[in-house]
Amino acid sequence: MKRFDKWGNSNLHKQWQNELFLQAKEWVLDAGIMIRDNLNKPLSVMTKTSHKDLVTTMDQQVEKFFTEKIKATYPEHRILAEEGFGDQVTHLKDFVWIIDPIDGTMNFVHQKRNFAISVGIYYDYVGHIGIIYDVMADELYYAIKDTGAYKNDMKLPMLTKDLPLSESILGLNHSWIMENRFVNEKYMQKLIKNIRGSRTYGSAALQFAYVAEGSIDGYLSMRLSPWDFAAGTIIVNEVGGLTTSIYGDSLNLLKPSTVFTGNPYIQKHILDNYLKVKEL
Ligand code: 2AM
Ligand code: CA
Repeated sequence: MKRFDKWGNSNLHKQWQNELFLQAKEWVLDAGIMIRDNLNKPLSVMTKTSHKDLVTTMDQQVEKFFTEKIKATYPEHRILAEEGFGDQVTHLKDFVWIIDPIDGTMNFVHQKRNFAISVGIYYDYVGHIGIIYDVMADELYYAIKDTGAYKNDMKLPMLTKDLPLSESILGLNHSWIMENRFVNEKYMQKLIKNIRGSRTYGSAALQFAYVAEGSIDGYLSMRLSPWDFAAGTIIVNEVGGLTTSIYGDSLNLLKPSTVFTGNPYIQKHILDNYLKVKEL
C-alpha cells in the first residue's frame, strides 16, 4: 500500500508524479498484453444503449484488472471507469483515475485493431497524467503535466500555430454533414470542402493521440463520456492544443459532452466560422 501524504494540499511533487506515471504505464502495458494474448479466443459481445454501443467480457476484465490494482496500491484514490467497476465519482478532489479499458470497442470486435486503453489521472480537478495505448500497434502516447507529451519515448513537438485550413485533416464521422441536432450541416459541408481531408477512426482516444502528434489537426465528436477524453485532453494540452465543447466551453470531466480538440489555430477558426450551433 502506498500513500501520498507528503503531497498534502500542495501541487504534486515531480518525483511522485513520475512514480505514479511509471506505475500506471506498467499496468497499461500489462493490460495490453492481456488483450493481445486473448485476441483470438471466443468473446461475448453485448450491446448497451443501442446496437452501436458495445461491451465485451474483455472490456470488463481489463477494467477489473485496473480497479483491483489501483485499490490495492492506492486505496485512497477513486476511480471513474466506463464499465461500472469503479466508484460513484461526484467530484475530482484528491486523486481520481478516469479509465476506459477499451476505447473503440466496435473496432476491437469487428477489426481487432484501432482500439486503445485510456487512463487519465486527476488531482484536485487538474489533469496530471494521460496515457493512451494503441494496443495492436504497441504505441504508447502519454503526457505528464508541464513536462510534455510523448509517443513511445519520442517527445512530441508543439503544434504549429499557423496551419492553414487547406492543409488540415479532421477526424469526424458522417453525422456532422448529415442533418443533425447540433450544428448547421451546410457549414460543415463547406468545411469538408475547405480542408485537405477527413478521417473516421472509431476511437476517440486514438484521435486525441493523433491530434497530439499532428497526424490529424482536429477531432470532433457529438457525444463523448469523461473516460473517452480524460487522458486525451491532458496529452493534447501538453503540445499546445485546445479542447472544448463545440460551444467553445471547457469540458466537465464528470459529464458527457460534445468535444472539439485540435491545433489551437484551426480549432478557434472552425469554432468561429463553421460550427453554427443550433439552439437546443
Ligand atoms: P467506446 O468504444 O469506449 O464506447 C466511436 O465513435 C467513439 O466514440 C469511441 O471512442 C467510443 O468509445 C465513443 N463513444 C462514446 N459514447 C458512445 C456511444 N454511446 N456509442 C458509441 N460510441 C461511443
Ligand atoms: Ca470503452
